[in-house]
Amino acid sequence: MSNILILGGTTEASALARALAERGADAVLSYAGRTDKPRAQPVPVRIGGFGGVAGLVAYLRERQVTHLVDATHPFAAQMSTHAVEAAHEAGVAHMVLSRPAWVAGEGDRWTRVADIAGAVAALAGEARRVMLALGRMHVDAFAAQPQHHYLLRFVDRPEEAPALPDNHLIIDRGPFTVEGDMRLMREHRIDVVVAKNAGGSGAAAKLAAARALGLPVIMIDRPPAPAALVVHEVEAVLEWLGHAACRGV
Ligand code: 3Y8
Ligand code: NAP
Repeated sequence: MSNILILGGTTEASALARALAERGADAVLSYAGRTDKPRAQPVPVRIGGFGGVAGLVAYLRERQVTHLVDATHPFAAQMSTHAVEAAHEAGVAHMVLSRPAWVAGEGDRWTRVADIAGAVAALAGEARRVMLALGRMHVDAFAAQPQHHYLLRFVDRPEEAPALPDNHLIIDRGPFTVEGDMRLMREHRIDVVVAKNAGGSGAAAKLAAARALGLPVIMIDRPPAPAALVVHEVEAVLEWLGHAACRGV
């Protein structure tokens, strides 16, 4: 009988949890515990780090997990690396459910950069009005470019104010809408958007909004991902589980 651990935190992870719950599968969805009230799930949830690779190996063994599905975010590189190592060590079947990277299309004005530092460097120069749609974790890096007005969007209200002298903080969680993001960009007279190449639909609204308003986007490429079996559809995971379960993996 399959016993599935989903590393969650994304739209795709929630879709997989729904599909597995509908099939009465034994699955647990895991959150890191980064937000105050993570979305409720139709399968049991665990919250918090595992304690590195060793902690995850212990969890996989204690819970007799048969399949580990890494459905975390493309920028959750450390979790994904730990998952590959722990699954190998514990002899547990492993797969990544992710979403293809966004690709610039007609009308997009993207400047691609390799990482957060690249985005900070790309903001050198005269004062602008920047929508920093990266969440909370990397905001401090942009204090190196204090000349700008920053529009920030966090999931939860932080204890202390962001370390940027001129900022406006919005508390909201995605998925967002194109209309909503266009209104936000107009209201705050945004002239450049900074985004992570998250892929998927939940964060894509800001790109369509920027395109519609003719705004440039500084697009941060994903960090390198560990070698693994990767699919982009929930159906492919269900098939993999079905086959593997039949083989009694
Ligand atoms: C804790 C779980 C679902 C999943 C929904 C997706 C879509 C909405 C859009 C913008 C970009 C950003 C951020 C974002 C989106 C989905 C998805 C996605 C981007 C929740 C969630 C958790 C997190 C963690 C949070 C990070 C932050 C990143 C905000 C839940 C809501 C910017 C990524 O305060 C913090 O520490 C927040 C940290 C990691 C990145 C950062 O550096 O701040 N996500 N987001 C997960 C956990 O504890 O394991 O609360 O329900 C999930 C979602 N956020 O089931 O519907 O699938 O990607 N999340 C980015 O893409 O750039 C917002 O504002 O335009
Ligand atoms: P990360 O930097 O790759 O991981 C840092 C540590 O957080 C991991 O080593 C692990 O701690 C713990 N962790 C991460 N994801 C976990 C999960 N799903 N369950 C249990 N522990 C987890 O991860 P991150 O970028 O901070 O992302 C954290 C969570 O937010 C993930 O669920 C991810 O899917 C979600 N998320 C992230 C982003 C983003 O932009 N990074 C965007 C949307 C959603 P231990 O070493 O103690 O095991």
